[in-house]
Amino acid sequence: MFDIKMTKPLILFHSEDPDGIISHALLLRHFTSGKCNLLHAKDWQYFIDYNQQLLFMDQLAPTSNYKDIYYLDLSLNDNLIHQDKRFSIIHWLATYNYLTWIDHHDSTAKHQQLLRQLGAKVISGLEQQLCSSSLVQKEYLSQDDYARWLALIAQGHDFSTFPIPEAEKKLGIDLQKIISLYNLSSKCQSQLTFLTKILARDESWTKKGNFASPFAEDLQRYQAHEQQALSELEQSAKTVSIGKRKFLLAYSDPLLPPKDAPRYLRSKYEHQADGYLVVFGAPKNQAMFFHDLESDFDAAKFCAAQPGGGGREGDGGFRLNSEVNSLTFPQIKESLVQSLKLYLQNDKA
Ligand SMILES: [Mn+2]
Repeated sequence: MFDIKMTKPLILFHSEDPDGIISHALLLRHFTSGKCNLLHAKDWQYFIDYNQQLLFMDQLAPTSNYKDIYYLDLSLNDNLIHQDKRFSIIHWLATYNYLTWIDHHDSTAKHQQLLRQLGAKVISGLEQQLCSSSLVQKEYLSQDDYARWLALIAQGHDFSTFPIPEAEKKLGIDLQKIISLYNLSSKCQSQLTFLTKILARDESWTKKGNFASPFAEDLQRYQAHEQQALSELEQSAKTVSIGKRKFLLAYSDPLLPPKDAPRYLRSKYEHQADGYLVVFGAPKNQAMFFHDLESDFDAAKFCAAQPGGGGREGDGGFRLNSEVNSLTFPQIKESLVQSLKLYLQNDKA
């Protein structure tokens, strides 16, 4: 059994979606052989959303030496790399620690050569279209049926075209809603910690294909506000034409999960725009930009050029540097339109 006191790994992972949470739960399962209780995982996990990533790594880099560090479902963005090694966060992390990076985003794949040169282990799933949870399961828990089933839920949620049974699909959608609710709470860290430990152990969190208590009650709390948030999203959605391109820009309550809001607009306004850009209110202060399935516009490429941005398969997200709410939205929308104009001029995208 893994001795946590002797070698305490630091796990950093994407805290906003099922793939981030499940990949973490699976790594916990691996380290604790499924006997994941509250004492075991204390102090060796950190939940990271894309807004915190740079800040956290910046603080961690110079203070850490020879730690076992795992990155899960987080893309290695350009701003973590600097030509001058003295200023490169990734150089610090990979050189002075045992770094393992498990992810399937474009920019991680792009930098995997560099990471390996610096001594890090990289498990990238971009080409095989595997989500981070599937990568963890195949690497560490290949003979584990529960782990395979749990990873399937993440795989089906991350890749909307991946065929999975309806029951697992629903669990993924509901899990995303619970995670989204927790991300807005002041008790986010402890709520997500509790959730991942329960997921790591066994299937006792389900009851006849649904979430069991106490998660069922949390799901109900989410659902009580969902309709209001969706109608606000629809009311704010406006089309903007730039050159030959058309985009739909909308404001979303931070309650709605990051991928769900642009997916909702994309299916509702099918083929009426090239891309669907959704700006999420505080504390998220982030944007998600998805391309229309019939358009050749690559929204991920635009996102990668923005602060804290990245994506895969034509869809992406990025960070906004100011407080977003329904009052500041018109102004933010205007500056995003300007960025898009500039981008389209320079890139002929
Ligand atoms: Mn993922």
